[in-house]
Amino acid sequence: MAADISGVITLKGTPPPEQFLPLDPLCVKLHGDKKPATRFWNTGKGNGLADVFVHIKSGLKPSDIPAPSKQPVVLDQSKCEYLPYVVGLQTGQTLEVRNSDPVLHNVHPTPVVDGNKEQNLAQLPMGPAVKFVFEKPEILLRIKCDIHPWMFAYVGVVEHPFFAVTDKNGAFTVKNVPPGEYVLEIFHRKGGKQEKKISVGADGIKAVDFKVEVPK
Ligand SMILES: [Cu+2]
Repeated sequence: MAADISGVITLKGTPPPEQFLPLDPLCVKLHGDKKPATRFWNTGKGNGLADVFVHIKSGLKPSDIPAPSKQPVVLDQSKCEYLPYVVGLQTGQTLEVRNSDPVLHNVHPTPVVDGNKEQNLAQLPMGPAVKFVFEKPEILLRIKCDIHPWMFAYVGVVEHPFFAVTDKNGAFTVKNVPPGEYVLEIFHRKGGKQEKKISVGADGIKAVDFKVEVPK
């Protein structure tokens, strides 16, 4: 049986209003009547908080950690926004950035951890995917677009595959975790980090819930 860690992260408090993105005319056209906004505090059912990066911070033995998956983690550029906004990635795993837009983008990871490489790659409209690999853990590593100053995505890079990002209702599942004692950490860009000690048995552990407060 898979030992999964699952829970729900909810938001406490009222976040400041989101701001409309200052789109240029080409990107406005892709949106029609819709006016996209920042995604600082995305909440869903029951005030569940989306886009929280969840990972095992400590407790894993080296023998518990498999080689990075050959499957890339995919980020798309759609209507001049990165989708998803937050993803997780194992060190050594490929991050594949696609361009589904009929416009030029410029993909620019801006890591701050030594050993992770800053790169800056122009990407033609609907052009081939560009690929990145990061060697060091970094939470969260920022990706920006140099052509569209409102475009950002964030990548939680860790040394193992035991991570998740909360869905639109704040739910997460970290899959196939070896039984053991761990510290589980959550990180939200605006709401900061928290951790919990957990004990994962052969059946996993459920209801590892957190509340993130809007900073005062
Ligand atoms: Cu762009």
